Amino acid sequence: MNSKIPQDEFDKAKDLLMAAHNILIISHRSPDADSVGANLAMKETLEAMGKKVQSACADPVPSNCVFLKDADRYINDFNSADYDLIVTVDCGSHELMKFHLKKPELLDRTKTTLINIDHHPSNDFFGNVNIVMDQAPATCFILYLFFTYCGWGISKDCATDLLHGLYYDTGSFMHSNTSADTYRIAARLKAHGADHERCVKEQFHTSSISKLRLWGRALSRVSMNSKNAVVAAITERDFREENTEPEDLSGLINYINSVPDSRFCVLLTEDMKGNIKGSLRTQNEDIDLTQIAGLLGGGGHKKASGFTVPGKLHERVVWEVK
Ligand SMILES: [Mn+2]
Repeated sequence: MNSKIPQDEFDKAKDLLMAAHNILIISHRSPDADSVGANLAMKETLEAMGKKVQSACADPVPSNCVFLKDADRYINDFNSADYDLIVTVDCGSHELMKFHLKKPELLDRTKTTLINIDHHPSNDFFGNVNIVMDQAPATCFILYLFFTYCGWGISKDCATDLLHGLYYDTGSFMHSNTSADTYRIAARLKAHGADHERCVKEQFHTSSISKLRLWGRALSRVSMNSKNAVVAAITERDFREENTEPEDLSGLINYINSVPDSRFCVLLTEDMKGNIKGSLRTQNEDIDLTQIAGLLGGGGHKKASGFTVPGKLHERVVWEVK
């Protein structure tokens, strides 16, 4: 392995986890396969050590994660006082917990003890212990390193959880965040019994008719603007008419991010709550999308960023005489 391990943080997190009895693990709002996989992998591993563990998320688990063991046992509310340790996984900033709005004690480092495990450069180190490895392709990748560092066994279910997240955040090893260690860890997870076929099926080979039709709407609108950015859009009406939800767009951006000579691409979606969500991707080495997303109050990674702004989408048809 070439990945550099933050030993101090790993040691501190291990000590806290070993000493805790009731542990709450929080996935970020609008959770994805990395955040759910990491959460359930941690739960599985700590339960095997005799701990009481509860998974929590402000929003429901996405359909591509429902097959994971205990994905149906998430709670969407809790009493912080019931837990002696809280772990957040894949939360790129404290805001992504969402629970802090009603539970300010989550941000009070004297009232709750929190381990923050994440791989986003935007992370604001809101925990008592912060394992933030921004070179890691996924939080599940960090957890593999952490569990093996601690000498904790990796069960078959834990291996599937971790591989699911690793697959998702690397776009099945197609994104530039895929390193030699990504493949090494994937190989070891497979050797631990990870159900790789199921991960692939749930993430890439499962589409409802309505989802395919929604993608068709977005793809039929793809265009390149004067700045060589490829733009596609989906309105709230599209979601409604095709009986779909924002999570049905997961994966679509990879198709939009495939146009030769484009600088970057943007998928704009209305989120049903009066906001426009922008997802940005690029294949271009010279572009840092965190700067573009940052102009609109967003963030993320250099080649994959996003933002949310209030507003509605309007289609503009331009006619000109030549
Ligand atoms: Mn992630």
